[in-house]
Amino acid sequence: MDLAPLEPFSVQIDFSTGLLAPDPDILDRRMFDLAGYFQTDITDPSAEAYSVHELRVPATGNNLLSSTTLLSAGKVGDEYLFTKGHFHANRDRAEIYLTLSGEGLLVMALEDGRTVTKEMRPGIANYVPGYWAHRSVNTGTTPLVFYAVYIGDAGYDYATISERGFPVIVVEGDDGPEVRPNPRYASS
Ligand code: S6P
Ligand code: ZN
Repeated sequence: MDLAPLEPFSVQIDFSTGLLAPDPDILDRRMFDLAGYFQTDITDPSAEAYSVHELRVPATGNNLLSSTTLLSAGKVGDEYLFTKGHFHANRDRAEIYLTLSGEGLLVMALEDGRTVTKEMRPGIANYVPGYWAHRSVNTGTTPLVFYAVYIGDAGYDYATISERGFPVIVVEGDDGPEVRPNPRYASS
């Protein structure tokens, strides 16, 4: 082996808040980071949208990275708040999401526009195979908190989603969340 093995470690996860101990790397996303992602303009650019709390592990292909995401509840127009969404830069890298609290939908899409949407509820683990872009949508009234585990060199391609959007959007309908075609989706 070229490198010394890492030391085994443990982390405490608060399932209701998603907070981790010891201290993780934290990435904060505010509403202005999501400007242009919704059908309508955002109204409060400085408001917290979500944060990602990642365990400190080298981002290499022999490691597993993992993080909690704390996604606020709310809507922009009639669209529920969501994460930016991404393909992995290394397209074939898979990932698992385990929902810890709140409720939502995990929207996944292939580059050819095919989509699959799965429920996110406490206790449900969602498997995201390689090649599927993924976005979490908070359809509830409390923060959506989930723990994600991904291959260390998965990386991020945000540009494709930022430019094309997802093929579907999730809006509040008369009887709750509805998944509808995205009128602004730019198919390839
Ligand atoms: C990483 C994994 C999650 C997301 C996080 C925020 O591969 O899918 O940790 O990074 O939920 O979403 P996004 O789309 O802003 O990275
Ligand atoms: Zn991912």
